[in-house]
Amino acid sequence: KASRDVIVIGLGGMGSAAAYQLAARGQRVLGLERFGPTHNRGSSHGGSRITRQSYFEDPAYVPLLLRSYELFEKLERDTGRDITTLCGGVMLGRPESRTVAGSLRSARQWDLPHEVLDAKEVRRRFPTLAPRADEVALYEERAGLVRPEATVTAHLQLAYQAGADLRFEEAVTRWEALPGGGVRVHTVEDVYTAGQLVVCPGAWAPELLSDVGVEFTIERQIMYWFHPRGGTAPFERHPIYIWEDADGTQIYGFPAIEGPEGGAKVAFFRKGTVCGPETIDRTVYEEEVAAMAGHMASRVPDLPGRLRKAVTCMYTTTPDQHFVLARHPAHPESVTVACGFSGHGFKFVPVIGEIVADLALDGTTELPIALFDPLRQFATLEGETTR
Ligand code: PYC
Repeated sequence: KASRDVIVIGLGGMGSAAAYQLAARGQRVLGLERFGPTHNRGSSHGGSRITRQSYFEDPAYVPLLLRSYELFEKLERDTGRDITTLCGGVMLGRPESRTVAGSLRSARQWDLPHEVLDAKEVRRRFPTLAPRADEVALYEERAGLVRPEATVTAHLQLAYQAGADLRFEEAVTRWEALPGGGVRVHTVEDVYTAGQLVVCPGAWAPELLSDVGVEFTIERQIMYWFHPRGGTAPFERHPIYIWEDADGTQIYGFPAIEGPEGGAKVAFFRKGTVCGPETIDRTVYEEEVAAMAGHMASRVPDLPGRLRKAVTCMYTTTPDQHFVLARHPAHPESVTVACGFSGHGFKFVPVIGEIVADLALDGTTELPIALFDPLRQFATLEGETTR
């Protein structure tokens, strides 16, 4: 059987971008995905994901974001698909909150356009939002949303057009690096070999990357769409927002991008429950809806009118909530890993594809990825997951 240059495991957000980048660089790519092309059983669904540049998590992400914005624009041009809407973004909380102070730090360090608004000004500019008097916001005009399913479809389309062999409904059971070089991948159907392996496993990281040396936690998260009281109109031309409470709880929300029928999406950023990718409970319970609606009632008072739908998804979280993106420490000659995106990865999808292709083909990348080294000392962020 013909050997491939590169096998990509997982064709969700990251894997589809990697398959495209590798195929576009002339590689014979085999992509393997356990489900169909775009699905709702992983972490790349739900119609919208936040994008932003004044990154509260760490200024080290900013160069990657700047490149990701360029690549999202190119993806739209190359495929004619509607992927990005830069509707602006409001990062709210007390001045010292991670959300506000961290965003400001990145904005200042990278000289990114932004405004700092007091509570009165937030209410004036965005009447749907009701901050407390001691809260402020960083407003970023170039924040907004990206559409995950459209992104994955666009990358799969380009990968296919560039010659990639994409196989769906074919789960990988295990893989091995071969002593003489190259890799072997076992699926439920067959066994394949290649010179290089790229592993983008999403929530299957604990199973497929047990030897990468990182403790992943898979979290069940819920996305809610509410029909606002009084109709969707005020929510249709609306910024995205991330809002941090005094106790560190963060919620995030989107404009009503599907018009009057669709509702506006909102969710807790973290506060997930630990789950497994095969055993996750996809039922959303009344008390969970009530908790979300109750949390919004004082902050975005018109939003929690009537629930339209609620859908689960998964985060694959590392102890410090930073990504894992590197050559595999145990197999540096032949395996590249991209995982542990900790609930904030989707906005990086195109640049992760580019970096993974750099790593797989050149062993290095010009983009700064030291923060994502699997061999780093992991500092733990406490208290964000309910076990
Ligand atoms: O990456 O901005 C983000 C985000 C917000 C909520 C989940 N992810």
